[in-house]
Amino acid sequence: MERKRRMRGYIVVCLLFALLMSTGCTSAQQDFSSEERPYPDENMTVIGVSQLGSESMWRSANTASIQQVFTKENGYFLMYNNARQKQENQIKAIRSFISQQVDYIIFSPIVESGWDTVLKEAKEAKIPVIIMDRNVDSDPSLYTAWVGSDFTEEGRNAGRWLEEELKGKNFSHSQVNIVILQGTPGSTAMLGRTEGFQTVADRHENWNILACENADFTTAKGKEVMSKYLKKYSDIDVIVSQNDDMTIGVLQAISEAGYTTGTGGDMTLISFDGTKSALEKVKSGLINVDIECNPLLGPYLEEIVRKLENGEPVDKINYVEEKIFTQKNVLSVLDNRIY
Ligand code: GZL
Repeated sequence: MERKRRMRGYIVVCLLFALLMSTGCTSAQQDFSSEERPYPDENMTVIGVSQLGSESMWRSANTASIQQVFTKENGYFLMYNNARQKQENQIKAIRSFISQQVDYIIFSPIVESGWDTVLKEAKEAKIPVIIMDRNVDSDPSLYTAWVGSDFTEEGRNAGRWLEEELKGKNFSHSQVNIVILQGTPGSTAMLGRTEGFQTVADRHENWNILACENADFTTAKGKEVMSKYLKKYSDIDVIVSQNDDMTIGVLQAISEAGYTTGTGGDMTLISFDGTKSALEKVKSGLINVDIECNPLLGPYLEEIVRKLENGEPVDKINYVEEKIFTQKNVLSVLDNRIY
């Protein structure tokens, strides 16, 4: 690692400025004044991070948690790239990190497939890759570790909550009409949440999934798809929205159509992520349940890097802690919620 660091100084200076000039959305996280050197000290650990975008409140909290741990004070030089929802930008950024010989590459893959080649390039360059949040369908030998959520369990949690909710509403026999708004096609979060919920739904022949369409994890698309559902179906009982940003769009569409959601509403509303603004709506009763998806992966990632730096073994798969929020327990977390 020392040899690499010695060599890296010159390479980084040239490539860093080339990269900053070329994409405009990559930043060397260290804002250095004129008297500081524009590249990492030999004793700094250089981390190249490719973030998939900034599409949601969840994503912003995830990015912040990374920038708060990989700091100069903690001995890191962070090179951060925002791929703006494009896989090709992530692959470009990873290749740039490889050519700059960073010490570690961390990225959240926007979709699961299409990573084999660039992961093989990183492996050949002997740069450990840590995957966060979503995952890849590449062979696990091509990356060192993954840290994130059990998305399938999140989907099952949503289904199990609905089972209990319907028992209480005496729905056990009459038909339950459900619409689903999915996140980015091919993303681990979308695939897992869909599969997990379906596993539970398959246990109930009276659960009728009317529609399951992509709303891309954004508020605008969520409103557009929910408006379409409302025009097409007059008897929706349950809405499953695979993230809070889409849920905000869902609420806008439903309100404009003159309906209500949540406890005592016309429709039951299930959301995912557990962001503060959505938990406020759980507290007020607009959202029935919010399945948490923990974005604060920074500390978990920094612990993995620290272990690798010390030559310690790390687990390949690392799940983060998550909860389920309803009006019964949301007050216990709302005041301290940082995202
Ligand atoms: C989940 C993450 C998803 C969130 C969305 O880990 O990948 O992407 O649920 C975000 O809010 O856009």
